[in-house]
Amino acid sequence: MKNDFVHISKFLSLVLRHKPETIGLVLDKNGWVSIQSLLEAANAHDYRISRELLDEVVFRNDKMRFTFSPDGLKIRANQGHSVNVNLELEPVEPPEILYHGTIERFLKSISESGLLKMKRQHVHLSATIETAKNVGRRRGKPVVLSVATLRMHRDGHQFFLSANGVWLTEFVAYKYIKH
Ligand code: HQG
Repeated sequence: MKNDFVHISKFLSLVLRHKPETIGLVLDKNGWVSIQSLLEAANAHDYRISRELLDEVVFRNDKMRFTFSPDGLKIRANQGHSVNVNLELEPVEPPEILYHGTIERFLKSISESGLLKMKRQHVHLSATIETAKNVGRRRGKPVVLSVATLRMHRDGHQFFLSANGVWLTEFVAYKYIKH
């Protein structure tokens, strides 16, 4: 049985962002799933998660990746989905500059095609250089790109801010990127 925090957080990311079907779950169109069915499905698949443990993982999560619904009955991931869900985020004006953490090896392709959302629903941008460094570091030596987000916004591109502070947009053309 796997029941430590990091394991459970990774498991929740998998089922609430990418592959709910691995434990027989179905997310609704806004990405929510009932807490009861999540716990039942998890426990049937080798993850011993009590309601108390789930609360701890959600409230003490380093990036606040998950949220309970206002009625306390459902849970969803705040961002990072590859499955098609509508998070019902309102477009907002971004700051002048946001940052994207990546690695050297991707730069040539980024310079040719811009920042693509790849498998996820959005391109992810960070509010600080430090956060972007940490995002890049997941893959190797981090490289931080600055994105002229206010200029993009003025040119008609939409931005969304997830419940846990990650900036999201559809695509970033290379002309807005400074390395
Ligand atoms: C790269 C984590 C080649 C892009 C983080 C990135 C984040 C290109 C990778 C969240 C490219 C996609 C998302 C192009 C983009 N050519 N490579 N044209 N355009 N890329 O994981 O931003 O811990 O889907 O630079 O904190 O790394 O999971 O996106 O390296 O917020 O909660 O393609 O995941 O959050 O990788 O990370 P990802 P990301 P969690």
